[in-house]
Amino acid sequence: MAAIEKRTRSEWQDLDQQHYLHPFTDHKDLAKQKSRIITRADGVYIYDADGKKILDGMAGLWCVNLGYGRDELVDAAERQMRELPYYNSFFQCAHPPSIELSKVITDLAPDNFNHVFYTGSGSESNDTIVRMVRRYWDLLDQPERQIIISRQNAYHGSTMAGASLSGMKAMHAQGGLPIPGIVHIEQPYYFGSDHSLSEEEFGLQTARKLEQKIQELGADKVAAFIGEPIQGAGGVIVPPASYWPEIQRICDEYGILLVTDEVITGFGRVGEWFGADYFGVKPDLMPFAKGVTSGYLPLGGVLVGDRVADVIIDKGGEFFHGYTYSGHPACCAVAIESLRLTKSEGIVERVRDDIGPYLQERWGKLVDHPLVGEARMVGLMGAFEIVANKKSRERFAEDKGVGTTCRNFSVSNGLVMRAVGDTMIVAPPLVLSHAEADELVEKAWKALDLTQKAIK
Ligand code: PXG
Repeated sequence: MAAIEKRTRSEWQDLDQQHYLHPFTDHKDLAKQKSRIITRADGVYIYDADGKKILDGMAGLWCVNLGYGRDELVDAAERQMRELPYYNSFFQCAHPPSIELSKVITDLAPDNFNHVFYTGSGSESNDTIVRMVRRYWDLLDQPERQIIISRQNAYHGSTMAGASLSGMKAMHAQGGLPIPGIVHIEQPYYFGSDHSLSEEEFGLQTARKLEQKIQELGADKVAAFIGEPIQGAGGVIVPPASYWPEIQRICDEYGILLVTDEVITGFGRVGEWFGADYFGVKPDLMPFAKGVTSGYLPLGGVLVGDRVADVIIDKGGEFFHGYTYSGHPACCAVAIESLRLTKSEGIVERVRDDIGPYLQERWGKLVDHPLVGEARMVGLMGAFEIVANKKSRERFAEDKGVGTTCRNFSVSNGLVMRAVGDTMIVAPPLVLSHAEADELVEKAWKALDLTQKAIK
């Protein structure tokens, strides 16, 4: 019966080192310390091969919204796998799970969204964005509208298009990216600015970088703007309230498509169904993934607004794009169940009105720690900034690796927290209890205390 052998922790570590190339990993470095082998999980906790219990402050990778050990999701997958484990949606075929999920998701999305295109991940969703945006302008006889404007320090995935849309220099340096037709403007990161402007003015000024870029390139060359409502992997960067309305104005004025990447912010993370709802913007396209299945099976997609869908459908002609696993039946069945549970358990309202405010208040108090320059959180995605000087917001030297030190203390004390440089981030499962929220903040504080001692 058991397809996976029983092995000791060190046997797993040795085999891991011999055969497994991990994502985003320096293997020379990993070889020195070996992997932490995670063997099981329940609720908001993961357990390693030594039986150590760790609060998963990152919900896997921003995805296990409903927590671990949900039998309903397992049963949904099992039922669908027995009935129809796979079939494609090419060649005039479809199946109930993908059709049903399309209805469920478009019912949750803003009114102008009535169609879904499926992928297997967030990266693929953003590849679809590039293809679909260009297809749209082609169909409107404006094929010269090719350029997509994104932002520095954005994260939109790791495929050729995903990494190109991402604004991460280290990724671009490996392999000649970005691909042609993708440009980046400044991110709305107020904490990282010189604070010569008020937060509101800074929000307007960074949004207007979009307008300047459109004018520089020529409006007739620009196809779309893409942004995460709140930047996740870049360090939970929450834009000033003035930012998104100004972006919306500019997109409307120049007629360019607005894409909000909802891979992290979709399905309840920010206390609304989508990040666009939180900021009150009206995008034309919304890539999603992660939380749609609570991470139990891989699924992504693009919510396609009527402006784009009408053109693609009415103008006709084949869109030469799609994936073997577009609308995978088992993944769609799990997504349907995951969204049903999210609704029936009032998860989105809970994040907005209960656990969100509860954790935000306690998380905010981390700013009282001598190492913390700012602590922020929207819904259940938060960050704090480690600084050498609280007043001037001066950072520690990069080679000191203070964020990594803090991360290591945190994990060894039983809390998964991620370091983006010296910005520490969390995004726990949305089912987090009050007691677990208290534990999360206590452990973050302890990690800071230990870091402070270690860097003296
Ligand atoms: N868009 C956004 C906004 C994301 O956060 C992707 C697209 C790509 O999704 P896939 O499913 O292809 O990974 C992401 C993914 C991190 C981390 O370290 C974040 C992501 C992925 C891996 C690591 O914070 N986000």
